[in-house]
Order: sequence, then C-alpha cells, then structure tokens
Amino acid sequence: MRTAILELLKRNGGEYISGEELSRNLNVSRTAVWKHIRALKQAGYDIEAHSRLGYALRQNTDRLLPDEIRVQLTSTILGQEIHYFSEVDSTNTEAKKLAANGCPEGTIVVAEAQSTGRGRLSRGWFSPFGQGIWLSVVLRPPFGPMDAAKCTLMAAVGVNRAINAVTGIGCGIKWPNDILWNNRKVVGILTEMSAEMDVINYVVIGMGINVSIEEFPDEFAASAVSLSVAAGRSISRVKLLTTILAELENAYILVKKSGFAPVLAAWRQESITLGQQVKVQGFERSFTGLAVDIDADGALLVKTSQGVERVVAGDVSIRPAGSL
Ligand code: BT5
Repeated sequence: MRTAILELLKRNGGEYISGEELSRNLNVSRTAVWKHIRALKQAGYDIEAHSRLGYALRQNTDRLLPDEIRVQLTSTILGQEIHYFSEVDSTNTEAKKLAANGCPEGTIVVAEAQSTGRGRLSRGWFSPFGQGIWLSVVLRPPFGPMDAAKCTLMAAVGVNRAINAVTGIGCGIKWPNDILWNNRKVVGILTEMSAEMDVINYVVIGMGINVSIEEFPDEFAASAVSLSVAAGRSISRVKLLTTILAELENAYILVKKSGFAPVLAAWRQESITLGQQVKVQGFERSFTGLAVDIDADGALLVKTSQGVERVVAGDVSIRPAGSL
C-alpha cells in the first residue's frame, strides 16, 4: 500500500493530491491513507500535508530507501530483506551482526553514510552521505572456507557488469577487489566470512561504490573517482543498486550451478590486471612481474625472473608501460 501511495504521489509530479482521491483510488479509508503517509515520512520521504489540498511529494529524491529499491528490484534472492540506515558505522559490521543472528540469505544492508567504513587490513573507506552506494550482502554459500576469496572475484564481476550496463563508461577489474575507471578506483570490495573447519556459516560481501563524490581526501584524491564524474552525467543510485543485486545474483546462481570456472573466465575477460607489469606488495615482501593469469582458486599468477609466483593476498599496483 505504501508503494502504491508513493507511486501515485510521484505520478502527480509534486502537485497536491487529495486524501479523498488517494483513498478512492486505492480503496482504503482516509485514515489508512494518513497512516501510510506518516510511515513514508518516517522513512525519510519529504511529503507535505495540507488540510485542504491533501498531500504532495516535495522532492523525488534518489535516496536508497527500501520502498524505492523494492519498486525496481528484479533479483529474487538478494534484497528480499533490506536494512536501511541514514548513517551507520559500517554496513559490513551491521551485516555480520544480522548474519550471526540468523538473517536470511540475500539480506542487504545499505547506508547513506558510514562513520567508520572499512577497507582491507583496517584501512578506512571514505563514505560521505548520499554520494555513494555503501552496501553489504549476506550470502550463505554451500562452499568450503577455501572458496570465500573467490566470492570477491564473483562480486567484482557482478558489480562491473552492472556499472557498465547502467553507465556505459567501460570500467575494468583490478585484482582482487577494485573496479577502476581510467586507472582510478570507483569501487572497493571487502569480503568477510564466518566459517567452521569445512563449512561457511556466512559470507558478507561489502561494496563501496563512488557515485557522485566530487572531492576526495588528499591521500587518495588522485587515485579515486566517481561514476557521475566519469560518465559526465548523474547516475541513479537506486537503478545502479538494483542492477548490482541482479548481476551479483546471476553470478552467484551460476557458481552454485556450475562451480567457479565460468565466473573466473568472465573475470579474466573483464580484468585490467592480466597482461600488465605489476608491483605486488605482500605482507612480508614486495616484487614486480608480469600478471599472467589467475588460477582455479582465484590467486594471481605473476611471472618474475625467478619463475611464476602465486599471490593469494596483498596489494597489486599496475605499473605504467615501460617501467620495470
Ligand atoms: C577496499 O579496501 O577497497 C574495500 C572497501 C570496501 C568498502 C565497503 S563500503 C560498504 C562496506 N562496509 C564497509 O565498512 N566496507 C565495505 P582496500 O583495498 O584496503 O582500499 C582501501 C584504500 O582505498 C584506503 O586506504 C584509501 O587509500 C582508499 N579509499 C578510501 N576510500 C575510498 C573511496 N571512497 N574511493 C576510492 N578509494 C578510497
């Protein structure tokens, strides 16, 4: 009913629509209409109520409100349960709490802002209000813990496809967890899990997507960019979010049906790391070499003068052509 009221208000393009007309159209009492309007206002919609004229939706905001998401949702597992925050510490932290308390697979957590958004290795993630998609998805995959790292690659394929479909700007995946445009980061992915010896309890896939940030902190201003800047136009966050959920779900269903091989093949196609000279910054040492492939476990294979190194974790930077 709330969605139907919202639709009517939107269709009216910011003009007033009387309570009587709403109640007639939807076949409910005027009191019921008023209650739903109150709930919509509590959910963050800017609705003006006038005793004589009725109700008007003041601005058709592109907030990531669950009712907005549900209207455009096409996925059938991801996003059936939505937890929305105007601000939260970290959507991944919140999703892990929900997962530990038994929330269904596909539950998502979205926030307009994160106060302590996280990257890998306790690094921070800049997450200003309303200018990105700060999203975490809970999965309960029937895999072993060894497969969890590949979930990051699976997510990268899903997000990259969604971004390219919605914006058309041509992004690529940098091993293992970044999506870049013109060598600048538009998305970072953080996968966290809880597992027993041989079974995963849950995986939380966190995605930070820069949609319309114009100014980044100095430390990474040169290496970050947002989609609206890259595309030269505004991007609907709700449309992008629902497309990400649909593409991630497609990839997940494919993995469950056919294993990781087809998704890893797609990853290779969309990778901007393979075929490049890279510098690998591992926990203990760093080295350079040619990124030649990923293996069946999703590890990066880097050819050096000593042979082929298998990289399972660490930071990889792509070196400009000609520098060795
Ligand atoms: C990542 O870490 O790239 C994973 C980021 C995951 C963020 C999402 S948002 C939703 C969910 N909830 C969370 O709390 N986290 C996830 P890493 O590869 O370690 O990169 C982190 C580094 O990227 C930082 O140290 C900065 O240098 C840089 N950085 C921080 N914020 C950025 C931004 N918005 N855009 C581009 N680069 C950024």
